[in-house]
Amino acid sequence: MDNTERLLRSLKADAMLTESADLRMYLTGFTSSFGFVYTDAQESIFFTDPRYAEAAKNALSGSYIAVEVAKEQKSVLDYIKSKKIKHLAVPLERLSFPQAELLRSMKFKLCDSMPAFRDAMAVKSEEEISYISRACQIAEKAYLEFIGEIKEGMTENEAAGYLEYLMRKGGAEDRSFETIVAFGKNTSVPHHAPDQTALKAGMPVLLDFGCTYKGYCSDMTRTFCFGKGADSSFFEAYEAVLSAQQLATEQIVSGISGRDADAIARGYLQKFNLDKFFTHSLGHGIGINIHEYPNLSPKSEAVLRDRMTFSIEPGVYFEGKFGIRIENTVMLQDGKIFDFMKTDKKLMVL
Ligand SMILES: [Mn+2]
Repeated sequence: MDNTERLLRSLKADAMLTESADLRMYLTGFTSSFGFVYTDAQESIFFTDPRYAEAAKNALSGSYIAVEVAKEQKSVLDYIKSKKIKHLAVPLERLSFPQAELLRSMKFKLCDSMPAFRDAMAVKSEEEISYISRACQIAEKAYLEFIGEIKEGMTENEAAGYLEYLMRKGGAEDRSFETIVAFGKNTSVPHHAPDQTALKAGMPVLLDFGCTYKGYCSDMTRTFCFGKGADSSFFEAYEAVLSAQQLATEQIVSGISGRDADAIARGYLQKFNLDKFFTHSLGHGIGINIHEYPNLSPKSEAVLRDRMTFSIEPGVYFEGKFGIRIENTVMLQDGKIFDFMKTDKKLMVL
């Protein structure tokens, strides 16, 4: 059964209409900037514009999904109108007010497809896992090449561009989010935007980056020292974050909640009075989107299951001083964590 049929069957609706790029990609396996996927009990149609029609027809030939050309939303809605549908499933949180109003004015009873998408997309197929695994390998290889090339005087922005270049050179389609490169004190800002800060000896370096392969993301963070200069508080904090990351990797098992997963790392850091400096959640689901279900956070009631892929990324941040984060992309397999990433996590002094 293909994804459109599976999704529709899990919904109490006569038909399903999907526009958002990531959900459309999940349904069709085809990346595009415009399109609608319509599914009812008899058929699935991918409506796209003439720019994508040929590529879409090739990509979806032999699949359950037919391809039709539609230059605008109106022709898609006219088609659906002709189908005598009552209950139409749409991802409600992705609809603008005017879109929702328009559909209601057409007398459809709307129901929400988003929870079904969220649950289906969280558990990955073998194919999706192979793409995420490849995206992880490309990111790791780029990182290893990068640390061989890093030089005094290089700016954060230059470093970010170079790391992204190495990922593309290694086979990535794109970066999976805006690459974070932070030098020195900038490492204390968890999502620092790379600027013109130049690298000097003695600075800590934090790199948070990832790439996409066949539309699927990887996510990785490493913190290291560029030359000697860090004091004992840095080394102690690093050891604590590393142990928290390793402990979470060992102890997260299928069936626990995102909250309990988060508590493994947070509880460990608490022993060193470092939990108050761990200012974000332990991790997030990774797939077509860089941040998706499930969340590993103090409030998350998501239940972690086999074939879910997510990050494990504890970090501590000391304002005006330094920050440390260590992150791998992992999945649950046969009840335990399988780590996609093999790159050493021990503190490096380059
Ligand atoms: Mn992350």
